[in-house]
Amino acid sequence: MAFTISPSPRVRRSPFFSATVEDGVASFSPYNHMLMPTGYGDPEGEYWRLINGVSMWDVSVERQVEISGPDAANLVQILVPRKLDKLKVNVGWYVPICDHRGTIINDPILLKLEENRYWFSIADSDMLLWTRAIAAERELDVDIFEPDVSPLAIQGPKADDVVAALLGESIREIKHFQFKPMSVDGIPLMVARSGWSKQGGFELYLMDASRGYDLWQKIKVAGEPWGIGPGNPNAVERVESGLLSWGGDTDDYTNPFEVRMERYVHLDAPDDVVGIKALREIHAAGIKRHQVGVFINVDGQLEYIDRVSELQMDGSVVGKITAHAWSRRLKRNIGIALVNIDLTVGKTVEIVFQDGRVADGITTELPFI
Ligand code: THG
Repeated sequence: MAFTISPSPRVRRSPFFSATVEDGVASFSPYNHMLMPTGYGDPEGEYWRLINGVSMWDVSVERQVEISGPDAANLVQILVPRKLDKLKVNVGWYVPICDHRGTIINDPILLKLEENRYWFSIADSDMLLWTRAIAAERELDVDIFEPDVSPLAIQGPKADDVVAALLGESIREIKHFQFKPMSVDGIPLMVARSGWSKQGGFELYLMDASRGYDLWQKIKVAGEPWGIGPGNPNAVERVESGLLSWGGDTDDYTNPFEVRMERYVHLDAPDDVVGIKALREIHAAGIKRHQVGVFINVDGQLEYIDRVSELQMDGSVVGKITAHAWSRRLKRNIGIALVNIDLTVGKTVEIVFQDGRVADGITTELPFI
């Protein structure tokens, strides 16, 4: 396959776009009506750089939905089935957003900027439309818009050293999911300890798109002593770590309990929270599916998945594998699966791949590492 992406104003460019092209970006995936770099041509090197060193990612596709105004705190709680009374200013929380059926429609990080000012740092679905619709139906006094904010992630065990070299030693005091405003050479940033990997690191939320190229270059220079290089949210590492990919691991019927998000759902959240009644009912009735890992016994190294594979037992379908990868650390093929609740760990299953190949596998606990 060789093709190009037709340009269109609908497909928005990241402020880091030209920098990533200069650095040899090899592939993109659409996300939130933008293009997210998904590789620089060296999957092996990019993986080990994240595990052992430090990697920089253009994740500006993680768009922000800003909610401000007198009813902002009220609206944000209505949108999230996790009680937010303990969320402090300058802290972010991982939260599910559910529809009225209790189906998970996004899994953002919610950043509290002020008592009545928030960002939802969203996964790949149209939360601007959703939040505006809910706000209008509830007749709330809020302002909802997409601010000029574009995250860049610096991930890996050397990330602290790089960010300290760039922004000063004080960043070492920032705790997990805390954030604070900082700047480098007049480039305004919100600096958070977060990121879609289990290797640790920061996300720099760039607050002036015109400075994207500059910021990218400054990080490259600061990170040179630690061998920084470009990367992206790493599919292999996230399968090993069991991080959720909304829209990949979830379908149009997935509730948060099915995908190991029960600790982010509070059934005693207020009654006016969207989906809370459905979530209480789902919980009371007991969930029908859950997420498990699968060791896949197949020769060779599996590519990352592009379509789901079916899981069978005794000829009947018992679930699906929603992501799989060759684990470079475990030296095994592994997958994340959504399966019937009675399919527990340690069971032998048959995997029918999308291309018709068949292999056997054994279910196991998540995360793998
Ligand atoms: N960073 C930012 N925005 C984002 C993402 C991100 N928006 C979209 C997407 N990623 C949201 N999804 C996730 C999924 C998991 C985590 C963060 C965002 C995550 N989970 C940890 C876990 O599950 O172990 C920790 C959760 C916790 O400690 O509460 O970090 O990556 N800006």
